[in-house]
Formats: sequence, structure tokens, C-alpha cells
Amino acid sequence: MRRIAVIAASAALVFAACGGDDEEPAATPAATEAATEAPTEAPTEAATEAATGGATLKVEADPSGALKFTKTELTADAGETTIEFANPSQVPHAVDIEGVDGGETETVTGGDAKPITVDLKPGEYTFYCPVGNHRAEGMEGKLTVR
Ligand SMILES: [Cu+2]
Repeated sequence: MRRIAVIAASAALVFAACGGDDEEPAATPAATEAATEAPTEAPTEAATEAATGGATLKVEADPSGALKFTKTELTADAGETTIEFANPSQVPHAVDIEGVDGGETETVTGGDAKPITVDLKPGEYTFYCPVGNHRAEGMEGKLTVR
């Protein structure tokens, strides 16, 4: 509301200025408004979505904060796979796939980790949480890649 009033007032000033003698044309308020509103976060969002082209493997930590994942068995097809790890709980977690290069996500609390992309070869792997003693407490599972 306040902003509209300001714009209206400025517009009135511009009209007033034009009506009279050749006073300098005021730098239009509209132009400056547009410039300040321009920066958005859209480009980065688009970039991350474009990067996820292949298969996606979703892993989630127990939402209540228990030291476990929501699944103890996961399956995936061999090849480029994007791993999306979600940890909605208030306990910090990450996921690490043992024996897979770059197969560890960042540690997150109450949110999603930045997706990682790995090249999975057929076989059986253990995925676990590398934070503290979580793995020893049972925060692990089996990943079968076919
Ligand atoms: Cu953990």
C-alpha cells in the first residue's frame, strides 16, 4: 500500500514537471524500481535441475531422529546415478556408500544434502551414515546395484 502511494506521488510529480517549463525530465521512478527487483535466484535453480539427467536414488534419514535410514535395502541400476539425501530430522546425518568414489554426501540437519553423482558398478554395497557413532548404532543398509 505504502509503495503504491509513493509511486503515485512520484508520477504526479513527473506530470507536474512536464506540464510546466522545460525543467529537467526527472529520472523516472519506474526505471529504478525495475533495476532493484531484477536480481533473482532463478539461474542457479535451473542449473542444478539440468545437472540431474540420469537415474536418481533417494535416501532418507529417519524423520524422528532415530539413528537409521528409512530403508535398510536399496536397489539401483548400474551407471551414472544421482544420490539425493534428505534428512528431515534435527540430528546431523550424511550418507556414504562404501567403496564408491565420491559416494559421500555432505552432512545436513533438517534439510536436503546437495545431490551427488556417482558411477555405480554392479555389486552389493553398504551405505551408512559417517557421522559420529551412527554407523555403529545401526545407521546402515545394503545397496544392490544391478
Ligand atoms: Cu547419522
